Amino acid sequence: SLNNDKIDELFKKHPKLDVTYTYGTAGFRTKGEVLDSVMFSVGLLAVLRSQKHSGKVIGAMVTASHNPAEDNGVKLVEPMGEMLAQSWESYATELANAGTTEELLKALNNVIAKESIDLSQPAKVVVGRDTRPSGEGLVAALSDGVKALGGTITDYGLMTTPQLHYITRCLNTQGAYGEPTEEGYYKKLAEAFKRIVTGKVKQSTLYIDGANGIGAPTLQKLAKFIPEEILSVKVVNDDTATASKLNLKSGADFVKVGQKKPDGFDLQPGMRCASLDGDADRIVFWYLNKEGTFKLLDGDKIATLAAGFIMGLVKAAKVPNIQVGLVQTAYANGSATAYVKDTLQVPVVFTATGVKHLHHAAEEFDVGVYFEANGHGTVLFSPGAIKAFHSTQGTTDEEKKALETLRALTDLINQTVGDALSDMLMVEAILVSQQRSYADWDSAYSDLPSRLEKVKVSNRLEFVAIKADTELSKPDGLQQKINQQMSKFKNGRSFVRPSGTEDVVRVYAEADTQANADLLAHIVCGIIF
Ligand code: NG1
Ligand code: ZN
Repeated sequence: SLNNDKIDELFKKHPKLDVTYTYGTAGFRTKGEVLDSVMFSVGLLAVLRSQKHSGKVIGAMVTASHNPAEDNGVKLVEPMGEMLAQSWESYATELANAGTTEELLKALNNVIAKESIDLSQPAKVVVGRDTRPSGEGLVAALSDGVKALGGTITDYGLMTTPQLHYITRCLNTQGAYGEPTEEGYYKKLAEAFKRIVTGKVKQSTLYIDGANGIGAPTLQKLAKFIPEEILSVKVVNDDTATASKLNLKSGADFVKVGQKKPDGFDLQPGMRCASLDGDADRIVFWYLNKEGTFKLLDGDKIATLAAGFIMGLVKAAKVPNIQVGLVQTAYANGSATAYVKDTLQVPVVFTATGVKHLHHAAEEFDVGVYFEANGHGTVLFSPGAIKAFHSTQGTTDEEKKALETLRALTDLINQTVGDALSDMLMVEAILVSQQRSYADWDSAYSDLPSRLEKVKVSNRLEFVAIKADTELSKPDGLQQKINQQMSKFKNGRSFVRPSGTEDVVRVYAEADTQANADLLAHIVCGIIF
């Protein structure tokens, strides 16, 4: 049974503040200074989750991703590296909102009873954090939570979110996925990349905006495992010592939302650039075209590039019965969706926003490509597909080469979660293989002009999104008003949903011209405010 005295003693070190917390799309996320008690409660829950999985290792990542330096957050990771099962999110919320030891014990006993937890099982937790100043103290609080329930915790210190997911999966699969170390991660990615590009013509330097976050030093370490003759990378915005610079006028979100270059770049035509976010699970690519216009290659462009390349390989390798599919959200550009359906002729499925939804939908395909427009995504290979790539021999040289590339891709692409560094190498491997420039890649289709805005409302929970976030069922009558406005614009599309990570409502609009997309977004913001 629970050691009530120990729980009480440690909980008193992490008193709950007068704040209501919610485990949302991206776990808990808010100002770092109000998260101490939350971290303690997450430590408790991680132990129960590990016991539920008969002692398998559970991951905990302390990060607030692309949000400002003073924010922080935490997400739990399942043994195979996925996000916490949705059915446990409400337990996380209940534990985090317990104000007294009595309430906390009640919430704990509720989980134990409902999930029939065997408290005699061992419990193991691993934790990592990004570069935020509040991270170290928050890991200590989480650690106290783990200890309060008698679990063991290993602190991996600073790392990217996808590295923590990778390590969690490695620890639970006895080496089948890779070595459970930072070095093991670099080696796995570097080896797979080399298998695809060796002997092919190298491209020009990649300039990577590290958002002054953990992705910058991590990429510098990864680059040491890849010879300069096959890849040259230069990391810009790598000042992790100045906390306030994290994601400031830099990073994937800044570039995607603002559709402009980050600070720190003297951007010239011909330069190939990309931006990571603060925990390196997102990436977007960008460049100046011949006319000197800033051009963004976002998650939709990455997904279409990957899907097209993999379909070509599957065909060339003559592996039968491999269904490639794509998963998008409402934020996918209308042109991207049309290109996928009409030109690539790949089936596309839509899910609600949030990677966990996309991830599960992608698992339904043999090869499931999923990316949010903001650059968060990956490609999942089903166990059957991986087996087929290994058991098929191939007769011609072309078939053998295609098979070897497919096998290497299954190692190169992070199978647990979207990973900016893995995605960067995947894109580079494809561009090298196809000898394509950014402009060639970009020419597949032209994005419809779009605008993403956020609006502060008094209570964002009054907004209820349905149909994969494309419509609102509440407040009453609002959707009709949005529809009326949309219909006035050529190629007009707009939708509204409450954010899961910030206290705002997001408004997205698309139309034939940038001025019209801006205007439609502006009008819809006016309707909901
Ligand atoms: P919210 O704040 O719920 O819109 C944002 C992103 C999501 C997802 C999460 C998790 C947009 C419009 N929204 O969620 O796609 O990536 O963060 O980080 O990009
Ligand atoms: Zn992130």
